[in-house]
Amino acid sequence: RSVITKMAETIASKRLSGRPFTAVVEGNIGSGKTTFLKHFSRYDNVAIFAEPIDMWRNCNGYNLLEYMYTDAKKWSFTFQSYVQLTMLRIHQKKIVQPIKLMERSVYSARFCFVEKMQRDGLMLPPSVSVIDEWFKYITSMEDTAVDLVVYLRTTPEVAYERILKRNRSEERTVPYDYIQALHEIHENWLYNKTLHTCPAPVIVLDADLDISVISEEYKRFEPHILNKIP
Ligand code: DGT
Repeated sequence: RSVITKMAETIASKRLSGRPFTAVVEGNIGSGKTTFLKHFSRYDNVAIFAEPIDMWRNCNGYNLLEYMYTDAKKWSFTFQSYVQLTMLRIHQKKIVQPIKLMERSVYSARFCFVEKMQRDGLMLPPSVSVIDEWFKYITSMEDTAVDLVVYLRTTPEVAYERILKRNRSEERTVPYDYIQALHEIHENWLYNKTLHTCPAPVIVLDADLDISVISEEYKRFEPHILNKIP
């Protein structure tokens, strides 16, 4: 059976349980997830959730994102614990629209970012196992079920260019090597499918395209998201 048929069945069964069709947008830092979400804000039947980065920058006054970048060994666990909590809250948000579109998910937090910290020895095995115990519990809930993954596929060079251009203060110390490694992790997770598991079928967009032409690419993929609900 085709991926589309399988998707239709999943959607039908999930609709019965009252859950919205849920698509998560994934891709490297700088791949254009925010722009992709903005494109869909014109549709009334889609509820859009940007990443809660402002919460990570201000957890009761603490900028955990900044701490993580300045002393990863000390703060990775703290940061990822909070990322996991804030992402869970978005997965659990009740909406009236039939379609939910999220920037990232609990899955990329674990499979890309914790993965990288673990490989670099920035998060030690006991901390990873605590994250994993929570992760298993969280992902056993119906709330975190996903119907579609939208992979904004870039080359690491383009992603890095965009990061430099936007100049987010916390990211000033991010080296190219980090973006290259995160790229490989995303590729192996969502494209080669050799790392961890995909939470849903994956569609792949060419996100290297320039902003001036990318809306054509978005339009091409709109039906995957919009035509799922009658
Ligand atoms: P975009 O619109 O594709 O350029 O997306 P960004 O770069 O605004 O969003 P994202 O999620 O790729 O990166 C957010 C920042 O948080 C980035 O500096 C990486 C950092 N980060 C570290 N750990 C995590 C994690 O577990 N999840 C996410 N999303 N970001 C993390």
